Amino acid sequence: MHRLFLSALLLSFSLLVYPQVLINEFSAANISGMSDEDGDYCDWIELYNKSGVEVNLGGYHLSDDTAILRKWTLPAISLKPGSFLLVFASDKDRILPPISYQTIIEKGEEWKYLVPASNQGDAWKNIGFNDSGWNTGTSGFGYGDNDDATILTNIMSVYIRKEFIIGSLDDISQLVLSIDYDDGFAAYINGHEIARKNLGTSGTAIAYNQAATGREALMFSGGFPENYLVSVPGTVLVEGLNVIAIEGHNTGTGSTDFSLIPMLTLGLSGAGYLDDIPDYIQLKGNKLHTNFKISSEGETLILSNPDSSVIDSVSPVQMVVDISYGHKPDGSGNLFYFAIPTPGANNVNEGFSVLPRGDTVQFSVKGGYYPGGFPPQIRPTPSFTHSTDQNHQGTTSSIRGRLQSQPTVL
Ligand SMILES: [Ca+2]
Ligand SMILES: [Ca+2]
Ligand SMILES: [Ca+2]
Repeated sequence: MHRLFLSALLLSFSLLVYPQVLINEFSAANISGMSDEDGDYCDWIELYNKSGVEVNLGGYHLSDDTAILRKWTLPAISLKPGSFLLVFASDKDRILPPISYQTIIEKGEEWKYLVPASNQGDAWKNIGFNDSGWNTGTSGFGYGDNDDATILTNIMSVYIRKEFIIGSLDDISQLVLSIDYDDGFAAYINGHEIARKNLGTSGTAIAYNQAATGREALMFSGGFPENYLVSVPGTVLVEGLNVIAIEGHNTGTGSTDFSLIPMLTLGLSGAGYLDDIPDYIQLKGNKLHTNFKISSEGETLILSNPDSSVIDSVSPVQMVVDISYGHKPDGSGNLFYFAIPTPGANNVNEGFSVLPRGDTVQFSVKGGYYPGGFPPQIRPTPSFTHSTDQNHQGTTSSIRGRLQSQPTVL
């Protein structure tokens, strides 16, 4: 009985001391650091998987109230070993995927293409079609407007196709075709029509020489491509080899221009979180947002698992603007202030053990989300010193120490 109790005690102790996922860094007064998908500067919490196994965070909770552990519940997101998940503490309460985008086909990539002289049937839209007789060229395709890498003068239409690999469908929650075109197009993935514009009715056959209704391309004049979303990617994508096929059509061979510039982007629901898309595609993931903000005057942050067992907590510390507080090295027992925060990335910047009290008293506005912007006149300039006689492990409710002029270099 005694041994059983001891084992249980050791188990709970080990869970507390060695959580798989922990609050690795947070900012309670972010006013000019990293903005969210709305362009707002809100507080943020960085979670980190320090274990060697993937952890699904579905049903985990974040809270700033020890009496309400289930204040905000994380969606089913898999956090790979050694990876981060960033959650904005904004009071906006958002959990909808995708939380990040990755472009897998950019502008200027190589495609196979054919300028058809007769109807080609549907085989070219599918995997397994032999396109060895087609030409190879980089996008865009067409003439006029100086936006074409592969010049095809006075064409009525062009068919293009490109194969790509999808290793796993697990984290893919959206598929986005971004396309700039003049004048019309229809796009297919593995034979499924995913988008069509200015070219008859969706799902109906399109003759090789069918005229499109007029439309001007936009990217060459500083505009952006249109985005077409497939919200259930599993209906068109398969794991392994896939093919995207697009037909672009002109209003007529006498038209002054033709453009076809397609890009393909995946919306992801899992972590790593950071968008990887070129500037010319305008997409922003639906970042995760809690239903609470963090007070810069100090507030306990709690991470609990689906059983409502606390697996990590950070005791209140006072914060000033645009600094963060967290573990260095990542996931270790050492807690520091960071003058240069690293939301969503390793805590490798210089850490400081003490926040000078002079700064905290200047800062009298509660940390959080300021849609209208933070009043700049009361913004203090953070400066850092350290204490050699105290070992701060995040357990003190305020920070005091003997101030010295030299920062701790870690
Ligand atoms: Ca045209
Ligand atoms: Ca063009
Ligand atoms: Ca970090």
